[in-house]
Amino acid sequence: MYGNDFSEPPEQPGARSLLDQVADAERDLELAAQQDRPTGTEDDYFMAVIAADQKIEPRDWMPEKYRKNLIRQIAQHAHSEIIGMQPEGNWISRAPTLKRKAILLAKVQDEAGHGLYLYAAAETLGVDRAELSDMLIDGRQKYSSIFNYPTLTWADVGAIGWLVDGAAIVNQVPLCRASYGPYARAMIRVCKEESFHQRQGYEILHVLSHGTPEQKAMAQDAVDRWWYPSLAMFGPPEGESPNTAQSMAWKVKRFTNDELRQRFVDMCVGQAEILDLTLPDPGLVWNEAEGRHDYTQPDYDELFRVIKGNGPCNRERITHRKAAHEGGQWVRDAAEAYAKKKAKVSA
Ligand code: BYC
Repeated sequence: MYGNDFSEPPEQPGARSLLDQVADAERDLELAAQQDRPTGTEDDYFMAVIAADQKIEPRDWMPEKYRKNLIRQIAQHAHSEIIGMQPEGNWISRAPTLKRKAILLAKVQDEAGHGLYLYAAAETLGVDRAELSDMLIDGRQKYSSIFNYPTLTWADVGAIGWLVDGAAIVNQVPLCRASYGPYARAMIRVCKEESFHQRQGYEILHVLSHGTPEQKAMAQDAVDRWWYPSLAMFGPPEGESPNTAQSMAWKVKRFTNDELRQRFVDMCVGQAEILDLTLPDPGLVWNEAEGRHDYTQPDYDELFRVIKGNGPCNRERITHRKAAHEGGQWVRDAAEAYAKKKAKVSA
């Protein structure tokens, strides 16, 4: 078994692999598009579309708060993809073989593509991408806490693939059913690619954990450092997650942060056994009565510190992003000049 070939915990009847769930969401999305649309006044129509599990599309009327909530979440998601290129990019020039280097390059490029799908989805809500980039750089919008941790060894590239991309898929598979059409469609594509990313990380760790004692120790050290930050990626726990209730009522989010975190823990246990690596939590035990694992929660004070800008690499990430943005100004200028010239010629 490999990476996300694992389905939901086997004790759940009818468990489907994560990729099967993406395929189910894609099929349901196509079926919903063939159904008659509800009728009614603006508010009735909006709620009826959501109740019928159809999709709200860019030209549909939507409450202002729904629009704002989506811009907030999709922009944060897009920024995470773009900032997420940095920790892995750190290893492109030091990948151990040419093959590893080519795979990593492709993966990091994929993340840029995910950012583009997501910025494009956000733009359908009437916000300008340039404005979103400014908001990332000046700290008005967030990006995932996870990318503020350093990648110290090659094994960290494996741990990011297995744990960070693994957490990302568990979070994003339900978003394939988000009520906003452009976001749901972007997520279907992202999840398919992300599943490959998770496999490559899992494979890196598998090779290391079955290599020399030094390689195995390096893999274990990476898992020890990335486990709790990966659990924290799912966001604050129930009671400290102000956006969840409304987001679930609008069917943007389908599960709470805690439900998805639990799903991730249950999925990783079997995978860690095959890797022959230990998850760094002495409190991690199977709870027969509940049909799930008990586990130690991540340090949420640390999560909030990192979100507020005080993680190990926050400043470095934003400084780098700002420099890349400024350095790319000539490309944007050239693209704009070319588009203008082309428009003149065809007019
Ligand atoms: N980091 O009410 P809550 C990837 C914020 S990219 C930072 O629970 P919500 C990859 C939250 O925004 C993966 N901030 O919020 C890329 C909110 O603040 P505001 C990125 C966090 O939205 C490259 C406040 O805390 N995935 O995988 O209901 C290479 C309260 O939280 C975090 C996504 O973005 C955090 N971890 O739930 C490799 C998925 N957690 O906005 C891999 C899409 C919470 O009210 N997003 N906050 O000021 C989501 O699913 C949801 O937005 C979240 C949070 C589950 C993250």
